[in-house]
Amino acid sequence: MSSKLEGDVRPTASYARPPTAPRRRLKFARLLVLAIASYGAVRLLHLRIPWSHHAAHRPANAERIIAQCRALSRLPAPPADFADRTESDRFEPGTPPTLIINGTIWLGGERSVVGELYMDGGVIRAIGYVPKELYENKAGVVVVNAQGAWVTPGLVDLHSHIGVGASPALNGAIDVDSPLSTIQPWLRSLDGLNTHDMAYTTSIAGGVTSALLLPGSENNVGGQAFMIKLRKTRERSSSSMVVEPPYGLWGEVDIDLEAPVRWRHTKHACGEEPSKSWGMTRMDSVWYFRQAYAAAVAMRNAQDAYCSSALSGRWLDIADQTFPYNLALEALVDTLRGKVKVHVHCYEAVDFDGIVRLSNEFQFPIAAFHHAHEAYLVPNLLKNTWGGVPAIAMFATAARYKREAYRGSEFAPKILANEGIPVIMKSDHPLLNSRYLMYEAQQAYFYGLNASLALASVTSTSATVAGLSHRLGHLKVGHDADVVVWDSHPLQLGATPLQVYIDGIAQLSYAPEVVVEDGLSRMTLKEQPVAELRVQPSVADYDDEADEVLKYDGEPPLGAKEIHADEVLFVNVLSIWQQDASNELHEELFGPEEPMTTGEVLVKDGKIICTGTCARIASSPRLVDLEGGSVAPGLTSYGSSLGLVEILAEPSTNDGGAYDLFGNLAPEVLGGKILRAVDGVQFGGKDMLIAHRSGVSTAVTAPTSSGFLSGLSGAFSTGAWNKAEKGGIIQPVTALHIAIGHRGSIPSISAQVAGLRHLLSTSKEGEIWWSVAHGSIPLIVQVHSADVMSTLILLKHEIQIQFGSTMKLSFAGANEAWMVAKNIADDGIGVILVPSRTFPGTWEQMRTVPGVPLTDETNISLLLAHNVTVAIGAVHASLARNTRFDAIWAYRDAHGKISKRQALELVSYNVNKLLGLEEPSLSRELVAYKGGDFFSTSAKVVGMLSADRGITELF
Ligand SMILES: *C1O[C@H](CO)[C@@H](O)[C@H](O)[C@H]1NC(C)=O
Ligand SMILES: *[C@@H]1O[C@H](CO)[C@@H](O)[C@H](O)[C@H]1NC(C)=O
Ligand SMILES: *[C@@H]1O[C@H](CO)[C@@H](O)[C@H](O)[C@H]1NC(C)=O
Ligand SMILES: *[C@@H]1O[C@H](CO)[C@@H](O)[C@H](O)[C@H]1NC(C)=O
Repeated sequence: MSSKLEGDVRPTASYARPPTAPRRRLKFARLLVLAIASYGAVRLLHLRIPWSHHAAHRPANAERIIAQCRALSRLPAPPADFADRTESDRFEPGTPPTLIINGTIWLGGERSVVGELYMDGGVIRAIGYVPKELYENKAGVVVVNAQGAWVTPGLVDLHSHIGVGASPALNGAIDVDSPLSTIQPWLRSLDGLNTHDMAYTTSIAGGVTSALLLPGSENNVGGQAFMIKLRKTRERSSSSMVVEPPYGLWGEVDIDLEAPVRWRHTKHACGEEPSKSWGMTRMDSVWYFRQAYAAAVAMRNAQDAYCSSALSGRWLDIADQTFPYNLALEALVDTLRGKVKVHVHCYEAVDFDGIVRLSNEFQFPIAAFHHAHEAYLVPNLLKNTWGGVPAIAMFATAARYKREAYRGSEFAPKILANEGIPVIMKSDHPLLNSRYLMYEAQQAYFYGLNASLALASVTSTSATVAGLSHRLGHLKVGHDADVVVWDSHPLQLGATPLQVYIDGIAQLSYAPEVVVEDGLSRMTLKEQPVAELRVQPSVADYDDEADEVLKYDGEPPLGAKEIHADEVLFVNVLSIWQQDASNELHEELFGPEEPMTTGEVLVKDGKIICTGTCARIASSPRLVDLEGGSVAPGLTSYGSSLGLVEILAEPSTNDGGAYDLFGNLAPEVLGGKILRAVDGVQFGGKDMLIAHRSGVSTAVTAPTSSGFLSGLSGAFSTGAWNKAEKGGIIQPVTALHIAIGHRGSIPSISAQVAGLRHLLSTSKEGEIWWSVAHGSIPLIVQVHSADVMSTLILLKHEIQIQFGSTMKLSFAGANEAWMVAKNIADDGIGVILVPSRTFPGTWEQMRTVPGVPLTDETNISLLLAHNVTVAIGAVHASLARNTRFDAIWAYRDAHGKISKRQALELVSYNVNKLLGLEEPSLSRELVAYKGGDFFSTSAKVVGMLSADRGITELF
């Protein structure tokens, strides 16, 4: 039996249960009976009250009972003198004190200071100016010159499954959702925390220092969550990773009734996810919640009645009782007592409505709604939550993977912030790789959330919502020494940590230059911060789009506002990217000298007819001011089911899955023919249109498959409305796609390779496989493992010798391609990295080059250095819109090792060429950017020039 994790089409906003997991049903009613039966049977032994005949019947342990009862109403708070601490409870002895000098230190809000930051004992001891007395007599102080780099708090990811849904994903390490019941307040994510997750290192490399470890969302009450730090601890245990563990984890020895209470966390979920997992409906979910909370209320009331007697000395009234307690309900009782941060996975208005009523009926507050794709549409409903409005923890642009996420909007962070609702960006790792949590904040910022709130959304806001703002998420004296030094302004695309400290311990171990001077080790960071990227990036104005999304209740019109067959004159154009005769792409500046001058571009029928000074030859054109923007090739998206799916989890909105040669055999009616994506393409979908207005002109998509054979891809225009439209189909057949790896229920790798060998070597003229063997149609193999790639290289030789041919082969996915880069280069094989930045998701893709700051090279730069034709792609259709951002990332990540031209080619010329577009030329579709060039985040797509379609669209 094989597992099906990578490429699993089961789209869930939280971590998916392996399809092979047993699914036992224990009805909640049965559990309740169990709970009631154990009522009174489960007792804290020390609370047993001995019968006493003395006056007032005061039992011997009365003091203990009184303490227990007094503690009930105490709310979580840090100890009063917490801010004065000079050593953290998490301090690892031997950690050297560290003085960062010349940092641009973000203090929260709009405040920052250029100066020093000193950490010792695992806490921040001084910021701004550091008095010498603090460190002059200390041994081993390390002085780090940040050279002006931005310094922020370590990032706090409020929604993560790191370590419980481990990377690489293996069946033996998925402890996210319990299959036993839908109400399980007693479960603890900590009990599944794998200490060997490969993602700790990569997420830390992205600046993430702590993460709230939530159970999954298949159960209404999924269990208790824990905030962990991602660093390795000396003890190497799961428990030692937890920040401020709630009392009682170790039993009675760990309970201090006099100490300030610590926050607990719980995960709830409503809507699709629990419904699908338990074969129930939203109505059932809310009933199960009510039933559970009603039982908790009864327990709380019994405790209160008991304590009321005890605290007023009426011992006789409770002489034959013990403190009412039930292990299964205690977490919900604590929730009612306001001691638990409640995190609710909830997407839609209907679901918020149910939970907001629940919170009022049983009177408990909610810390945050997570995912919450429709939250921006119902701010007033959210404000009716008992105890105050919850925060919203969301993704920036990932959406439409299921119906609940259909109305997700990139403008939601801004809209919610304007309503005064706290905004948090989260990863749901490994759904999104938390290494790129800051990227989520960057996107929120690009689409209108202001800079201070964007930075807060992954630091101080998340720490505050987790009840840990006294130690996490802020750079403040007395706070945990979780600190990130960035190579650029953290909101710049591609911002990468130069160093990350957790509890004062440096996490990135490269060999910095060290000079010992005055007894201090003076250290220079590996890279200099990049001067021009040290400023806050400028952004485009999306106010109108944000207004529209509200006006149209989450379904704004996405097509072009204007379509012109006639002349359009773009003025104030700074540059234009063009291809020369040898297909070399280059950027032509209109005024290459300083000060830069701008030019004009005149377009007719979607074709450029003049550049430079064009106004005088134009006849009453539509005038568009690009405000110093530029014209660049339309981008091509590959890798997702763009154009074949609308809502991934809803079969009726999609083309459906291809048949597989190894699984459900092709029905006879197909006559052995291979599927063509072009026959299933659907135009006008949200992902297509959003990608289009983000500069992606072309989708090259293969039939959706989770098996060996996918079929023939086609190239479509993302902006067309139907197939009959001129230029809607760019090329009906582009390449043949298969996958070799551990996917679905297909047999071994060797069986898949044997199958491919058979299909190619026995192919007859007129068959697709024959065309592949002869190189007249490219073969794209989805493959991650370097071993499989080398096998395929040898197979390619075999086939070429047999037919005296040259095959056109590319590897897609290709995490481990760098390991065989030379062979790939020698054989003229192309590489399409999909996704362009990711992490070791499965065993087959474990050996990645994680890139800076962990390695000098990135995959892309390594492969390009070998002269391999490299392209990049996206896995999810909703992320196709980010193709330009992915290219900018590739450029910045390579730290000068690749040029802008090469970065742009990754998503245009190269991808077209590898995927078999007959005319990979880049002049068919051009994009007009306003307010900046292709590589600047302030650039906004305002026009698409399509020679094929004979039109210019304006957005
Ligand atoms: C290299 O490419 C693989 C496959 O797309 C990816 O998983 C990995 O993260 C990439 N590394 C870098 C630094 O982009
Ligand atoms: C501080 O950083 C700035 C920016 O890189 C640099 O110009 C300056 O020389 C640095 N000062 C010191 C004392 O290192
Ligand atoms: C960011 O938004 C918040 C909330 O609307 C506001 O308090 C703050 O002043 C804004 N900051 C800037 C720089 O506009
Ligand atoms: C890549 O191509 C360039 C230009 O043709 C050449 O100078 C270089 O040696 C090649 N690199 C390798 C590793 O083949």
